[in-house]
Parts: sequence; structure tokens; C-alpha cells
Amino acid sequence: MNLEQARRGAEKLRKIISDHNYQYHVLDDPEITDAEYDKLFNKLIQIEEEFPNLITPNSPTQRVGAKPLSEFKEVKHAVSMLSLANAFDEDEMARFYDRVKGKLEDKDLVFSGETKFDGLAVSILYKKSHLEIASTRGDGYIGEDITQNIRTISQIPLTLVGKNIPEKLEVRGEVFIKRKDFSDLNRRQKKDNQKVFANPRNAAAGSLRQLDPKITSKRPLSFCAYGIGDYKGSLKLSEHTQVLNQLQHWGLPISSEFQTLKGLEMCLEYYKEISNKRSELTYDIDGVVFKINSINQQKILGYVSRSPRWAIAYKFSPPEEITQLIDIEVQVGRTGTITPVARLIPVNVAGANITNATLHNLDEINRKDIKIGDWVYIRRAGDVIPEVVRVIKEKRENVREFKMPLICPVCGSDIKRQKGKAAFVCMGGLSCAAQKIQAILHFASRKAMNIDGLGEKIVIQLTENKLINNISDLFLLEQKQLIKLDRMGERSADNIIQALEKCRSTTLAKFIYALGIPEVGETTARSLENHFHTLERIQKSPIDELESIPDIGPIVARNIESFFAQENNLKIIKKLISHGINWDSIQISAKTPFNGLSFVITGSLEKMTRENSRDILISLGGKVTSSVSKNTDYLIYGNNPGSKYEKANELNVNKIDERSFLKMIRKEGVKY
Ligand code: 9MJ
Repeated sequence: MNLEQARRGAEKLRKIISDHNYQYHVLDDPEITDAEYDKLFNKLIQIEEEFPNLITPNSPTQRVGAKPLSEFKEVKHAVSMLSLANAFDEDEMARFYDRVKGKLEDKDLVFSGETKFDGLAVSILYKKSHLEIASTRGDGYIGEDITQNIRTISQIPLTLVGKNIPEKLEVRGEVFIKRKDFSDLNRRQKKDNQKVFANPRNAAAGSLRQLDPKITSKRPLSFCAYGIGDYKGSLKLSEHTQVLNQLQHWGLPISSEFQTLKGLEMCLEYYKEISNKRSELTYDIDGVVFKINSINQQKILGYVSRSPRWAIAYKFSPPEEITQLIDIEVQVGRTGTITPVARLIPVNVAGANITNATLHNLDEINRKDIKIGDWVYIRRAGDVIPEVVRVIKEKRENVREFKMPLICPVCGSDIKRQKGKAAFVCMGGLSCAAQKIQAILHFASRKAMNIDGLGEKIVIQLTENKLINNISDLFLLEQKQLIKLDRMGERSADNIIQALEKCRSTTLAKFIYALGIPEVGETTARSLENHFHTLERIQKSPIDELESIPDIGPIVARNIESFFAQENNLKIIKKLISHGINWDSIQISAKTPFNGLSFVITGSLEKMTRENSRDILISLGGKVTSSVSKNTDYLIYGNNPGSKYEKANELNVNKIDERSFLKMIRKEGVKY
């Protein structure tokens, strides 16, 4: 065989193999036997061995990368990977339905119904039909680059097939492990003296987090596509069910259970049908997902906080098991909140061995009438902390009452109940070792500064040995101090020092979240960044400006104000910045052309959500109102603008389309 013959032969074989993959994985209808498939595959390997120059990165023989990675790189999602809001019963479903109906003024809403895979959400970017980057969901905005691992999943095409594929296409879907594959995997793990996984979800997560793709390639991972993220090029699809069918035509596996459903009744029927079928499915699901089918209506509904308003996950009731509650102890949280925790006789719930469950607070213990020694039902839903559902009163014998301690078991300070609140709080503040440790752990956590390797055991030792007293001291640590800690090798110590080095470059939102201001979560931190852009402006903000930000109420505004009023907090922030913590700041000049102007936004925007555009306008000094009046300076309009557009015409209000609006804000330094 000469080079030209080999090139043609390899190309032909790749096309044949790709077609058989599609028949097998997507259509579930193989046309050849496994042995025949292996024969074709081996023929291709043979050609590529003889002519290594002919190997292409997307050849089916190249699924497993050559080298293990040293770490996962970060990937910023061009379109956020949001989570779904949940419903747990028919009332919650009906409320969701009414909410959507109220916003759309449509009689019979049409939804797509899908099974909800219990796996891990991933985003796969195809450029010019070739798989380029795959990433985890991460915090929804930034994920980890797991391209090498995703390439090993034979169900996922390395090259898309078919027509009209956009130049850039981000496929969203779930990686999971089928039940039978899971039990086979665990049998193999046991035989090889390797870790046995608690459930298919954990096994899938562990497999995707491998730095060595050779290990991932031996794990039986499956994939199901359920949507599209970012894209460039034309995509003439007006319904979600069309999106699913199109993805299938391009070679991606989709759920065989999806249906188009009209009205609430049909959705509830679908839920029942899938519940009855659940045990027959080959994979675990934890509910069903309903999505408004019209893409236009999805755009009108937009997003709230971290989830789309146009979709909901109707979850199945999580499994419950019975065990005995043998004691109740209290834990001190980051802000001093005392949480009673039930110690249990170990019990297996949905694959995990449970020894503790949260009891939330004293009111909850009284409401559920829980006593020490009771037999109780324990529930565990997904990654949520296990909880006590109810007591079995008939089995009650020799029980005793739980009493909230008056003194903190860690620091000996008084425990007091906050006015009008359920929570009891240790008054020790950061002089309480437990609060200090939790504050440091929160600062180091993945969604905050992401200091890999700095776990609870290490932080306890660091504080007990007085090597650190607060978060800023972390940046003074040296390798030789870390090495002296229990069970700390040279390599782990190096890794922590490296992680501390790496975390210094962060974002303003992550830094604010990491500070641990009471009730300031990730979303609020992001709203603060979007509104103020600089730490200085947040610190100096008057309380009424804080309260004007969506999602921030009077209590959170007061928490923010009083956090920045404390000298000690300002000192720690100064020290952190002097240790090199930094973020990109958006430079907005104090005077922008938007200052003092009044805007109304209408219609569905394509590139941004209404919430985003509203935040940006406010941050540039503008005001946003909901109706057009003679005081409106500009109407920003998207597709299908409706009556506000007509009113703006009547009143001679200036109108700006989305493209011009984007141009204007970019001129002011907004990155969008
Ligand atoms: C799962 N887990 O099966 C979505 N999902 O859509 C389905 N998740 C989703 N859809 C938007 N079927 C965000 C998440």
C-alpha cells in the first residue's frame, strides 16, 4: 500500500466506523456484530501504525490522550450552565405552571417532558463539527476542562455528522453510568482491590475527575444530550423538541423518553408514567424535567437567579430508611450558628452509609418531636445533607429530651438565641476556634478561593499550632511549616503552597463570597460585582444603594454594611491584597452617557438576559423602569417587543435595538 492508498483507506474506514457508531450508540440499532466492528477498527489501527503521519486527532483510534494531566484547567462558559428549580409535589408543579402561564398569557402551555438523569452536567464545544473542548458545570460560570476524559466516551462523537451544523456549537448534556455497567464496574473494582463506589453518580463523578484519561477510558460512561448552550451560525429551530431531534441527527444520543406535552394535566400524567417505568429503565433518574417547548417563550421568560424560569425538575421522593438516633450533639458554624446534629446507628440510604443527620434547629426538633433514643426515618436526596424525616412514635422507649447547651462546647462563650429567629448563636465570634476554622474553610472552598488540598484536618492543625489565626495568615505559610503537620508529605505541602499561589488571581465576586459576610452567597456576591465593579465602591456604598440591587433585602444590606464597618475586617482585606490577591476590575468612568437616564427594556434579547442588561444599566448610572412614559429616555428592545414598543412610538421615545445597546455598553468598558 502506498501513502495515497493508505490515506484513502484510512479516511474510508473512519467514515464507516463513525456510521456504525451512530447506528449503535444513537439509534440503538447496530448493523454489524461487535466482532465485525473490531475488525474494521483493527484495520484502521494497522494503517495508522504503518503510516503514523496519517493519524488525525479525531480518528476513532485517538480517543485516549497520550499523557495524564497535572491539573484541570478552568473553562469560562460563554452561556452559563444553570441548575433547574425543583418541584416535589403536584401543588408545586401547579404553582410553576400558573407562574409561567401568568407571564406568557398563553392558554395551553406546551412543554417537553424528559427523564432527569442522575449524573453530571457537561458542556461539549464543537468547532467546525470537531469536538474541541469539554467542561464540567463547575459553579455554572466556570468549569474544569475535561476534554481528554470526554473524548474517551465512545457514545460522544469526535466529529458531528449531517447538514447545517453551526460553525460553533456547544452541546449540553449529562454523563452517567447505567445500572448494569455500575454493578459490573464495582465487581471489577472489588476484584482488583480498588475503591468500590457508593452509587452510579459518584462513580461517574470520580471517573470524570481522573487526570489520566487511560483510567477514564476503562469506566463505562454514557452520555445523553439535552440542550444547546452557545452557538455561532444559523440555527433555525423554534422548539426545544426540534433541538433534541436535531442533536440526534448530528450524531448525539438523546433520551428516548422525551415527549411533547400540552397543559398541566399531561405533564402530571407523564410524571406518573415515568415513575411507573423507573425500575425498568437501564439508568438511574431522580425525576423528570419539563421545559417550555417554544424557544421564543423561553427567551421571554428568561432566568431568575441561578435557574431558567422556563423549566422545572419534578423530583421523585428520595428514599428513606429507619435507624435509631443515639445522641444529639451541636456543631458551631462559620457565623456562630449552632446546629444540632443527630448521631445515628449507621444505616445505608441509597448507597451511602449514613451516621449523622442534620436536625436544623431547636424549633425543628420540637416540631418533629424528636427525642434521644427515638427510632427515626432518615432521608437523603442527591448531595444534600441527610435529614431526619419523622419519628416512629410506636417504637418509643427510654428516650430523653435534648437540651440546647447554654455555653459553646468549643470556646465556652455564651450561646444566645437571635431575636425573632430559630437559630441559637455562639457569641464568641472569631475568638471561637470552631468559627475561625469554618471561616477559613469557607474562604478556601471551591466556589470561593478554591485552595485545593486545604481540608478540615489541616486547618484544625494550623490553627491549633497557632500557625495561622485568620485567612490572611494563610499567605504567609511556608512549605517547611506545613511539612511538620501530621500526615503531610513534601508533595502535599508543595501542592498547598502552589494552590495558595494560584488562588491569588481571582474575581471580585469570588473574593467577596470568600470573605463570608453573613447571608452573602455566590449570587449576591456576583450582583455586588455587577453593580459596583470595584471593592472600594462596595465598601463605601450607602445602605439604600445596596438595597436597590435585586436580590438584596434590608437584612443582607445591613450585614454588608456592618461587615465593612468593622476595623478588623478592613485590616484583613488590606493584608490579603498586600499578599497579592487580585482580580480584573472593570474600569467604568464615573460619568457615563447613561448617567441619570431612564430606560425600559422590552421583548426577548438574544445575547443577554433582561436581568443582565438591567444590572449593567444601573451600574452605568442609569435607571430602569417597567413602563414607558414621557420620562423614559430610551427603550431597549429585543424580538417581539409588543405594546411597550408602540407606546414608545406614540410618545416619541428613542429606541435602541440589542446590537446598538451592546455597542454602547462595550464603549463604556463593559465586557459582554
Ligand atoms: C437532566 N439532568 O437530565 C436538564 N437534565 O436543562 C435534562 N438536565 C437541564 N435537562 C437545563 N434532561 C438545565 C439542565
